[in-house]
Amino acid sequence: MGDSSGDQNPGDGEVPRHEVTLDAFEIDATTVTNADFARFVDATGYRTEAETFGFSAVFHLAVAADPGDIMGQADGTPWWFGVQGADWAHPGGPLSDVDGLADHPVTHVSWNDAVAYCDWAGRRLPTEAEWEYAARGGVDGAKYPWGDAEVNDGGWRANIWQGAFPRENTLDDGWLTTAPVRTFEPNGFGLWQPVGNVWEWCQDWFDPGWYGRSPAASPAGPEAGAMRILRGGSYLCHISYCNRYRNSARSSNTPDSSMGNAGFRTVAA
Ligand SMILES: [Ca+2]
Ligand SMILES: [Ca+2]
Ligand SMILES: [Cu+2]
Repeated sequence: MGDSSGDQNPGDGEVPRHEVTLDAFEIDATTVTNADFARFVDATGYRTEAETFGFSAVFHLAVAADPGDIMGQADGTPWWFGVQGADWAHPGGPLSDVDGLADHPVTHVSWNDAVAYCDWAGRRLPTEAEWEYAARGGVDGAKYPWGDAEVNDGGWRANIWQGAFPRENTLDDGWLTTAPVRTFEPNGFGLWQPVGNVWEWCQDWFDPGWYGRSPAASPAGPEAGAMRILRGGSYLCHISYCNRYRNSARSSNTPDSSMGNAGFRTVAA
């Protein structure tokens, strides 16, 4: 585990590189889709945290809401708007829906929502060690799930941002926001889009110093924390400001946060 290409971001804790052993596990080939999540909601009546709080974070070019529902921009990341009525079934806000997006990743789900889905499905979230092992697809020590070729070598291999972020997206890879979960090519283990498309919640708490003291056998993260791990980057990643569409890249957010570029995949419990 860890950064082997020197691309780590200070503060993310991608180093030191270290060897990890894991028990065998079975992980989803794709992130959970809107169709999957609709089955969960239909069966249980579950309300996501975005619905309970009444808003979620939407990328500015994806907003589909009346001006009165737009709450304002996030400090330091002005391309994010808090939008009232944005939730998994209304990813741009009240004037949007998921018609035609059944095979796209569910978004606007918090870590707590993801765990609720897993509990219903008899699954669990991957640990970040499991996620990284699976993302690597059997290619040891590489930057990306396909190896070290650049992300646009021979055509785009992941859904990230092209153009001048955050205003202009040339859509060179075909997608402004989410792409269907089976887009591009799967990695050597059959995982689709571990990098790019949507960030993926993992089980662990985040601690940037964790790799310096984590156990070698089946690490499951620190005992406590404030933020949960997210892995893999999203359709908003761009080399100019966020190169986290890499196997070893780490991010985090509070367990009740939701946004239009994060989802999850599950592991057999
Ligand atoms: Ca894209
Ligand atoms: Ca992903
Ligand atoms: Cu990014």
